[in-house]
Amino acid sequence: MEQVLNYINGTLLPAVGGGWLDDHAPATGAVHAHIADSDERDVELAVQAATKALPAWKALGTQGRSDLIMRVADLMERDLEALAKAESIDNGKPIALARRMDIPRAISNFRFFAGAVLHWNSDAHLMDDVAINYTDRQPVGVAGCISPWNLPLYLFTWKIAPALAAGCCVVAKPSEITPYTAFLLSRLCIEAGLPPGVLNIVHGLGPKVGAAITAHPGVPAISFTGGTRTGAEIARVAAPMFKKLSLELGGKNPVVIFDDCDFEEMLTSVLRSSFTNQGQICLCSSRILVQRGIYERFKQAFVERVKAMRVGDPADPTTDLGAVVSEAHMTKVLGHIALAREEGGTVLCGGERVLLDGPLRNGWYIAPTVIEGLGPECRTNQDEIFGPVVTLQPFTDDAEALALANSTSYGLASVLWTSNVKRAHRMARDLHSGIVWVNCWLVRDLRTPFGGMKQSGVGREGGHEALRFFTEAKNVCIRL
Ligand code: TXE
Repeated sequence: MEQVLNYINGTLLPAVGGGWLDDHAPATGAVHAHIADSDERDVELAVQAATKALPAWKALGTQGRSDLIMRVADLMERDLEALAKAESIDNGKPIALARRMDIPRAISNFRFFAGAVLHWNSDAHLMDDVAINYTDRQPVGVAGCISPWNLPLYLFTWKIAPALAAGCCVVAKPSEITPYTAFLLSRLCIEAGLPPGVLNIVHGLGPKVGAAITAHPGVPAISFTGGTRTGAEIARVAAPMFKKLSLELGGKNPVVIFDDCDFEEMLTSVLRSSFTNQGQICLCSSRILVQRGIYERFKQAFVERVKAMRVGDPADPTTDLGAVVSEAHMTKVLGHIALAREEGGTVLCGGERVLLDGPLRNGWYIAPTVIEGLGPECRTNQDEIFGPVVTLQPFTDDAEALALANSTSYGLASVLWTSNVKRAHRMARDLHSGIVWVNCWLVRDLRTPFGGMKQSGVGREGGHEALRFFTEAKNVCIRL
């Protein structure tokens, strides 16, 4: 069986403690690899290697670092198909999605930040005849990057690429549920000639490996994407150590549909924003708010289209929804559907596990589910479900739409569908969310600030925001 090894100081290694964890394929439920079950000893080795590598990595300069990061991206592109297959097996997502989105985006993350750092400039503040101030930005040091299972290589690289480009060395931990493509990346880094210790990847459980990275005094910055509860635990440990923190957490995103929208375009997009990756994207819209004038028309058309979606083998390129990521996650999502029924919701379609045949009979599949009849306060419309489950709620006017949209403790991404430009601007301004898409979804420009408000997180990633996070600003004031 394949072994997912740590990548520490340029070498692939088992965990110091010698233990292994199982890596499951959600499509079948079977174990397809064993993962190094690391702990604080492995993290210690990784931090030591990263600290040692730091001076030479900084001294290589922006162009030198950029060239090496580009080389890794080129190798990822060469191996795109193998990476896409691995991601689909490890995560359960449709192969077509991994080919079209996950792996191309992981490659873009490397290329984008390798380019961005070459075009970055610092500020100067001139004080007439008194002095010149300029902002010097040095890498923060060893950066800790902890990523989740929903977009494994995509989000892993979204963190490590800016950190490396900014001149940091990295100790990174992918999710123990989907570690495989990060392991393949470590092999490519060796092939690309990335100097030992510049990137270290430690596999294993969050409370062991993630917690050890968070608590390590030699890691002054932590970039984390994952659940809100884990984010709170990381903040609790890191804040008294005055670490820099970037936390990208959960969401309960609204899509607000006004009756003046382009109906067909909206319908196709809302299907995607509801069920892409089985609804396991922090940007997926899980609360669909529809103006009363088109509520019944939308409901009928939407449910019809959802019923036609194919839940099936992730390896089949025609599959719309693959498996959800784990048995525990499937149980959690099904529990939320049961709760929605208890709360008085009506399940318009889906609502149950899908049992497939043959080798897929033990896989973790859930039918895309649409629920109506629940108000904004119930748990179904408050808790992040993070699966193929959406609710419908009607509204009358802009004020009610806004109140419903802002009625959760999260604030990550909102979508507006309207042809009224003034309304779009007004709503975009007043929505409590870090990202607003108008008449589109998941259109991503990597230069834009990315992140959420309220319980969706702290800080912004993307473009210069990420480069700023991984550097310390120092004002240098020179008397004239
Ligand atoms: O995520 P965790 P889980 C949401 C979603 C999901 C819920 C829980 O609602 O159902 O979170 O998912 C590492 N110190 N999102 O429990 O545990 C862990 O090993 C440091 C939203 O699977 O937060 C993994 O690498 N690290 C989300 C990473 O944290 C720790 C994506 C994320 O896993 C740790 C995923 C600790 N004490 C889930 N404990 C999004 N925002 O996109 C765990 N980890």
